Amino acid sequence: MLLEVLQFPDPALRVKAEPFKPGDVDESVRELAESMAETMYEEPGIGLAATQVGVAKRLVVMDLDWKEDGERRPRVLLNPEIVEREGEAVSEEEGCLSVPDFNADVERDARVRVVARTLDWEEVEFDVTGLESFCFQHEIDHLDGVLFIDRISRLKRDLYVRRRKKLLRREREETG
Ligand code: GNR
Ligand code: NI
Repeated sequence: MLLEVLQFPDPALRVKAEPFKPGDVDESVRELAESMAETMYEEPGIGLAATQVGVAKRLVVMDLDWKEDGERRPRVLLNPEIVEREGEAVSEEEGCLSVPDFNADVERDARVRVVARTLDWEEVEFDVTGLESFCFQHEIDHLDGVLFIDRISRLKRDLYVRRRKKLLRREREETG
């Protein structure tokens, strides 16, 4: 099932998500993960956090390898957590499905080690750099109610926020 991706400034994007406990993973969680993956491919995006579909649970889906019409192998992760970070890097032209019509360079950790659980509650670990590392940091930020625009200069953020609010105001006026 396709889900609606919430967009800035929806207050649900600011909610800190709750972790899963052992035994929490039931059919509804599996269905949510499947719907989130379907939504991610449809948009398309390389990752999606449950926060973005209005569910305050620590669940993300990711796929950096997918190409249009290619095989879908989504990575589904519960309680992803950065346990080690190293170095500095800038993600170029980072974007977000919840922050429409905007891209910016974001200062990120260069390399992160992430620990998470699968749907079968197996512990998995990733040691990543580059886009994959930026994607992990971006999705884990979502679970904490943080957006990439929180990590850019105030000037750039304010310009975006003003443009976005103007657009929403105009849309509201048009639809009455
Ligand atoms: O599709 C996405 N691209 C992206 C590019 C650079 C750094 C992070 C991302 S994640 C984003 C999809 C999204 O909004 N996930 O929350
Ligand atoms: Ni995002």
